[in-house]
Amino acid sequence: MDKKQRNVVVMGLGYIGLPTASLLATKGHNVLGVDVQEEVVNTINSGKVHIVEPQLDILVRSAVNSGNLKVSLTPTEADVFIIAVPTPFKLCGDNSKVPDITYVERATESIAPSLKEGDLVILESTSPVGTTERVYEIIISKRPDLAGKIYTAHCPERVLPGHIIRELVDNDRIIGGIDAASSAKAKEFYETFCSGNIYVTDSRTAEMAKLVENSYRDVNIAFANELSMICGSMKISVWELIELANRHPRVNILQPGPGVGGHCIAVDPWFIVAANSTEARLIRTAREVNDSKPYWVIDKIKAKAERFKDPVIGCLGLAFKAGIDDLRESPALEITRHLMADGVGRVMACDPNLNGHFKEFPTYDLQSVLRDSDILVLLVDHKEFKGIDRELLKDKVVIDTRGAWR
Ligand code: SAJ
Repeated sequence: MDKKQRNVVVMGLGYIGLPTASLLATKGHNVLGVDVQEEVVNTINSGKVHIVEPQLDILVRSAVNSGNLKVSLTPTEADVFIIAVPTPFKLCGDNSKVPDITYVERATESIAPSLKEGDLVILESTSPVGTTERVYEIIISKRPDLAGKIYTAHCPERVLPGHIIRELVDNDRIIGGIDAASSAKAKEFYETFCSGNIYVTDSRTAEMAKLVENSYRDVNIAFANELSMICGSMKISVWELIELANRHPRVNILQPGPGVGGHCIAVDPWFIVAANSTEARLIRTAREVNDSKPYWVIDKIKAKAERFKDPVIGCLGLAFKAGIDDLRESPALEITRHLMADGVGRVMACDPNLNGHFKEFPTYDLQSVLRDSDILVLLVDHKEFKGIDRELLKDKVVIDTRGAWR
């Protein structure tokens, strides 16, 4: 047996856990993936996937066929335990958003009985500062016999949906142990499957680093979104403006859009705000700017719709960004829902990535939307929309929130 091979349990088989479990299995580790949803377990056990992500189906199939990836509803004994469960926020009475680490706590409780001396517990979920220490406390409260005898570290995932498989291997990683021995043990494990550099710190800094990466992107996108709203009333194309400003060697403004979605950038900055609401003014404002952008787009659509007696509005895209099927916090979905609820004409939505598994309201094929719409709103720059023959747009009122049809 290869001396680097480990028995690994991965808790949570979502956008991060499933690719990670599959990659580890194809690298020769003996992996048990655990999920609380029976449907997910059955799907993966049959070599299929429940998520749209390029190449994930191939990776999962080869992991299952190799015999190194098994999936179950409950964990067993192992050498390494990876926790990759969701960390959403919850709304408090005063409308503030605070992190909800219940899933991490539950996953930790459920692995506690299987742990033994020398095991390594890794928290990959994006988490508020102090969560890795909390994981250790929970384990020790259930298993006092393991005090000082297990290793615990945070290793935040950093992969970009749409590029997960490549980035899992290539990205640099940050590892923060609750002590130096935990960091060293986790680093040794990540070196068995990561080709990027591995940087070691303490768990609190690692937790904050992940929150900061996503907040940095959120602030930059908020700047772009604010510019787009300013330019909207100034007869200036924000796309051209940003392209030109970015020619400066020290300027790199991101792209405006209909708002910021996904389960990361739209969520994680709130964890910093919750920890220090007095100081985190810029981070909070960026969130508010990005959260307000869909409503600015809705107002723009409503203003155009007034020209028509019975407007037909084609909403192109529902996912939170191009090339994926993920609807979490999607501004495109929010805009479409609002148009429908407000009765702004007939709304025809279309998203080629949803392939019939979306049931909330009817969707249409692209051809029908292009044929029947008076107003076309480009909400997601999926390749199918970017490639639309511009001749088909010439008699339509066009609202391009992504700058893809310039
Ligand atoms: N967006 C814009 N303009 C841009 C870039 C993005 O409006 O210029 C929008 C997108 O359309 C989308 C949202 O922002 O609605 C987020 O998309 P994204 O591609 O910026 O990021 P995510 O949420 O898919 O993944 C991010 C990544 N974080 C960073 O790039 C700092 C990824 O590396 C993280 O692993 C991931 O969050 C995560 O899981 O935390």
